[in-house]
Amino acid sequence: MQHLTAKAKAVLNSNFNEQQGFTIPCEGLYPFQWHWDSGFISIGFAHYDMEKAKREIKALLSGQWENGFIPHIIFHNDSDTYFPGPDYHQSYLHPAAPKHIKTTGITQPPVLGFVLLELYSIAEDKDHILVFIQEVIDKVYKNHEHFYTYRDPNHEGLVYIYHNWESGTDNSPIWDDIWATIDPPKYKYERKDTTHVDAAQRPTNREYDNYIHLLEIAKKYNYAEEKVTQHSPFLVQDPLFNAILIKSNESLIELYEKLGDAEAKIEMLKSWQKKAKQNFNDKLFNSDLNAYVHYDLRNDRQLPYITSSSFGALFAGVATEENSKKLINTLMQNFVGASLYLCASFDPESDQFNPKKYWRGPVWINLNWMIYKGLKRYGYSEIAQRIKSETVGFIERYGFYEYFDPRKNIENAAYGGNNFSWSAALLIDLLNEK
Ligand code: 9WN
Repeated sequence: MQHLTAKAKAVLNSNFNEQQGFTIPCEGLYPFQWHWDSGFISIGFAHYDMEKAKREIKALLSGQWENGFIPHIIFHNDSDTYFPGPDYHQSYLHPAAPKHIKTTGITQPPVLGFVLLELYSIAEDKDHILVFIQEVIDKVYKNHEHFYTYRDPNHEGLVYIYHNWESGTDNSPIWDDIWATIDPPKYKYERKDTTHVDAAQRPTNREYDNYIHLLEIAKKYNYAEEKVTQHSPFLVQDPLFNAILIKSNESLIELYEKLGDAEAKIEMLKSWQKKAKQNFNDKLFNSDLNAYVHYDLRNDRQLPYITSSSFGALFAGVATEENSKKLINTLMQNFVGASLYLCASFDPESDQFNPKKYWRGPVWINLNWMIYKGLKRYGYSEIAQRIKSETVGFIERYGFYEYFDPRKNIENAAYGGNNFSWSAALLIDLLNEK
């Protein structure tokens, strides 16, 4: 296993941009700094190079907007291997966007809170890492404040996303129900992703029209959050996004308690948590499916599908005892029962399950890592060990790919980009658990 850790470090080191202090997710396919990727990457670095772990977070925060918003991509560099790139997004349209650097105007799951706590747990020199945490923690708090101010119009403690790219699970069949409510123009653009990866493993062109359409709407309103709330056809309360926010709230509380002198912030975080936990269970649990699902706020309906995002509730500790038992049964029946490796990104029992295509079925290492932690948290150690060893197994057999086919005994089960950073980073964490 030491050999595998060494290979993982080599992947991370070669994707690290020494001059600008951030790591690309994957050469060619993703040539900039991505938000939730960087969080996971930083956890990997923390095991062997804390300076890089800190630089990664600082580089991400250098793209934070004045109002607390943290974008999904920070364009520290130029590259013409990705669409849509820096010139398309035009973050300058919003007055709070930084002047010194280009970013996108959409976000990604807010991992930074729990990442800071992971860094604290991994660090040998606790005092030293606390100095760094003190330096950045208020920026992360401000980011959460931004969510509850602008992304929770009904004051439910549940925030919405307005773009599928904000979910991180880009072409999940979940979004098909939203796409059915809109009919975007056929835009003219040149996709780059399908020059790096087999098109059969990526979203379709029509799906890309939807993605661009949502960005066009946001740009039309200069990324003003209030306008997006009024006009975007895509307003979804995503169970993974919210679980990550809740987990990060919890981590910020723990860290502020260690740092001291932050009572007002701790109180605010606790009040967000209280409302969020209540409504997460009341609104997002689907009792027919026995799983947490997405809620389409624009059309006021649950989107009744089981995805790997459904299990984020375990990671966040937000599932009630009763719901957690039902959720585990669902995992055992639909995912384990289908004789697949864990954990398919979409319900294997559904007709829309596609084991080869991106977020419509393949296994992703970051989701497996969160589900592993969640299963342990709720005391399901046997199934937790299984997901851990299957995760390591994928990488051992095929290398550090972006996603994997959950079916057993198929010849080539590795898809997407190779030498993918978070696959390497989280493998390091799994193999060097404290
Ligand atoms: C859009 C970088 C990102 C991940 C996402 C993954 C993919 C981008 C794309 O790559 O999304 O953000 O162009 O497909 O879906 O989770 O953060 O690795």
